[in-house]
Amino acid sequence: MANSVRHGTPKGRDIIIPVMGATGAGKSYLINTLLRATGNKEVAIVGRELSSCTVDLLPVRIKGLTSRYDALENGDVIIVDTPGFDDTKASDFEILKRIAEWLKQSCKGGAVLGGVIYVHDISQDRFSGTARKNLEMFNHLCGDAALHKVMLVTSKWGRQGGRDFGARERELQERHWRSMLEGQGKARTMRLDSKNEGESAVRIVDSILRQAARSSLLTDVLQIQNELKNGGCKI
Ligand SMILES: Nc1nc2c(ncn2[C@@H]2O[C@H](COP(=O)(O)OP(=O)(O)OP(=O)(O)O)[C@@H](O)[C@H]2O)c(=O)[nH]1
Ligand SMILES: [Mg+2]
Repeated sequence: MANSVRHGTPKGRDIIIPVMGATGAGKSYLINTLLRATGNKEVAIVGRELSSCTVDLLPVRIKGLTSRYDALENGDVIIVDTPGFDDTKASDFEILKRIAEWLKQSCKGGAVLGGVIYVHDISQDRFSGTARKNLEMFNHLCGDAALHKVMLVTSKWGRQGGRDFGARERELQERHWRSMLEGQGKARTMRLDSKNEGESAVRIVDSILRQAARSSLLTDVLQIQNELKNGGCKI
């Protein structure tokens, strides 16, 4: 793992995309899916169902995804696996702080924050108190100013069986995620499609990159970076 971290250390013009969400939501799985689809080796450690798995930040470099976007100057994507909220090994605020501090260091070197992926497990029967707390924390981390960088991704569509995940998705969009999806700047949402996972993972990242290339989003900072007086990501 240490090698991959070194390998993923951001430098000038790299586009950073942290992947966040509750423990077990499928963050590491999504990253491995993306790595496979882009011809890379899988390096994220996927957990078993009931125990939290990722305990450290794992930045992974993926080449070749930005070539369609001149504004991104052919920087590499650095996708960052993070420990899940509600992790047993570190408090949630510690995780946020670690992410913010890591971002600060990376951005000092010239890398920019391309967007943030928040993974939500659609197979969860309820939008639990924990799910709400996690979302609130994530929301707080991003702040309204950076909402347009947020991609809410639903995972585990392959587990639908006889259940109606489409109805759950609507409920998320119309109720729990409503203020984020309709707010100023607007977050977006996509599925990690179980029928074609690899292509779907690439599409999710491409959608973030397209948005980042379209505007001068790259100067934004996450709310928590302001709060920690960290300076933020500038270009
Ligand atoms: N079928 C299916 N299984 C998934 C999907 N995403 C994750 N899983 C499974 O869910 C479990 C947890 O996935 P992880 O990727 O380790 O979850 P995580 O969000 O990285 O969890 P932490 O590292 O603990 O924060 C594993 O058994 C995965 O195989 C998905 O989209 N579809
Ligand atoms: Mg993980």
